[in-house]
Amino acid sequence: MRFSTLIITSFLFIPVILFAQSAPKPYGRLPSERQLHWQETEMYSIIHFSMATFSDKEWGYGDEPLSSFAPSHFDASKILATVKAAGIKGIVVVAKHHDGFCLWPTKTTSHNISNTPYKNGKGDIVKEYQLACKKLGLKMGIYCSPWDRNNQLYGDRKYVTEVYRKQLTELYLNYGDLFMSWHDGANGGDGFYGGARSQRKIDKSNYYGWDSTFRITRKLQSGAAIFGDAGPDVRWIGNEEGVAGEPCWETFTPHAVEGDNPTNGNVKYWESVNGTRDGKYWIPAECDVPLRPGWFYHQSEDGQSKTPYQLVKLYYESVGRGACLDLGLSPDKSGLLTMEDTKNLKDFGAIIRSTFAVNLAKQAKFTASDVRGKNAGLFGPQHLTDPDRYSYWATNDNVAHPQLMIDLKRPEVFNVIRLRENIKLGQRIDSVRIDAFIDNNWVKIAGVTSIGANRLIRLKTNILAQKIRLSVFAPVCIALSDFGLFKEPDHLSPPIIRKTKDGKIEITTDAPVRALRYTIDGKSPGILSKVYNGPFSLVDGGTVKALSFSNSQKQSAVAVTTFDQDKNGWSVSSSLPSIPEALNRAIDDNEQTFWFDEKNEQESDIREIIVDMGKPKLITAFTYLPRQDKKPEGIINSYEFYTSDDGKTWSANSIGEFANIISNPIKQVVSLGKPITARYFKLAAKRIINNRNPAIAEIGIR
Ligand code: FUL
Repeated sequence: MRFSTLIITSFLFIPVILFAQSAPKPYGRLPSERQLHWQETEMYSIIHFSMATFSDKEWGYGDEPLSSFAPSHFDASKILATVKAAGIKGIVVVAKHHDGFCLWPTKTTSHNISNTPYKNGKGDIVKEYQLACKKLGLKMGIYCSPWDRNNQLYGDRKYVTEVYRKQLTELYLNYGDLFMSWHDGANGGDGFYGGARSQRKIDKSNYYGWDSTFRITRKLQSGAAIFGDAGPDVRWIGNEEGVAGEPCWETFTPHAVEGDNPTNGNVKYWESVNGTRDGKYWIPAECDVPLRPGWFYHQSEDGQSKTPYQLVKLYYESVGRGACLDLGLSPDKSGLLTMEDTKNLKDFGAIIRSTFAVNLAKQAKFTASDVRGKNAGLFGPQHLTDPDRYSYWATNDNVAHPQLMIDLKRPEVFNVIRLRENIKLGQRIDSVRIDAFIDNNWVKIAGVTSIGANRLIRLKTNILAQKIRLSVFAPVCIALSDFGLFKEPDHLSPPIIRKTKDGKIEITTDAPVRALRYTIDGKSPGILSKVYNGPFSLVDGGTVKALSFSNSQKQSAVAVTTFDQDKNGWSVSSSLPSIPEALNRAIDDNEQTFWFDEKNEQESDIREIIVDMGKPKLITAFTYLPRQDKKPEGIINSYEFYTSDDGKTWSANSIGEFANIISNPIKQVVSLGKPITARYFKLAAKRIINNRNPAIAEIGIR
């Protein structure tokens, strides 16, 4: 009896064990091979160097003379050597931009490089990039604008079949294997159009016939990931700032703006920044952003190239959120990157290389709360630190909230945590929480939602700990492929002090540091000043001074920022008819919104804004921030400032002008000379640009 029970029981267990030892069932949508290849690229650079470089425009009109394309020193190898030094693994060549000029000797239009002075018409810049990529081991992709402001056929069906698709075909057939085909969603507008100089609109959903166009890509370049607003392989993140959302899911359900067929140029792109948890398709995001303010080179933007630490921040906000970073580069008229761009790129590469050189968790002892089928060889946590992106730690089917203890064997200092899922099995994890054992307590050091292909958590301060605890939350069993702890080199730039959306004071740095200390009493901060632990209130305003300390107690320069008094409980009215919500924008503590009543223009001389602060306050100065959207209309350039106890009887405290406010629309701070206590204040606009209604982003007092 006993014997037979044993046999039956073991028999019942066999399939369970076998099942548990097989890989977890894939979850949701999965990436294709070409998407995996693209994802592993992590960073690439779209290069804008074309006719618009010479016409100094962002979008050429299409009538630029071919003779103007004459770079003296174009050198693809030199440009790409810098790209490589930055740690960037591929490029996307803008072979044709909206102005229609083709950088290769195409048969589809005479508006191409063979009719320019470059190499006496024998040049082919796309080929030069291809050869340099080969030499340096970089991947290459292409961008060929569908909108063509030069071509007379644009708007006609023939343009798509006889010009655009043929251009793509030439590029697909003659320049080797591409890792990407980048498709802009531009949908027409005004242009030269062979001399017509007209306005041409096209039907967003149907004109380009994207499905048929992409079939050509698939046929001729099956390994190329297709980028478009809605994918199909890679989606646009929805901004040109290079920043993915928190969270940022690899899956996405695109919705159309017009009709119900979401396509390139017709997608609610703002939904892309976060993607869709359990979305309909696997379409990870690309974050594109130019190194300089514009996509093309403009001399006027010299000095504005992003600094190495601005690039580092963007890296964490894109690659670190499971997306790829597409950093736009723009060689100048000579055909080379400027010295400033080159230096910033190289220094950026050096910071990233040094940060990720050593995984401090490599030798750690991992203890997992669960290992799939108890099969540590196949599914144990040791796979988390091997170099294989797809080997992984997995749990049993019923374990969706496992924990992992990490013992580093000795205390280590780190400030970056890396997590990756084996995305071949889908995006399984919802969120993670990480605790460190500090001073005999488990302290939460990070918590994030969405992991996917890559998640980098850049901590605000350095952590010194030996034991770390990772808690994972998923709807199904997990397949985590990477856990890393890294130390970004100390970098002591002065702190950044600003107000959060809920009115608190926040102090951050552009790189993790050991500690931030600050004062609010006007004294210089030092080693004994208060340690910054999180946002705090500063109801009466005042000056915050802060500095950061490195591990070896080195100090940064001191940052100083002065804040206006809190605006809680304030109400606002005006002598002009105005919608209350619109008027409120002048005191909402949001510098980007502003009150400007375009419709209610008044001839009247009295253009006042009155604030009731709810109770009497001591006023030493008043502040005026003009609109921050770079437009001048409504900016006040001469004023009168009044205060009152009852809102009826007013005394004038200051009369004057805001000098140079148009060229430099920064916050104006006007000291009253002698402090005044009052409940009401009023700003009367005496002179306004273009004699319009006043435009006020913020008014405040100190
Ligand atoms: C945009 C274009 O309009 C810009 O000029 C630039 O090429 C950027 C990468 O894509 O849609």
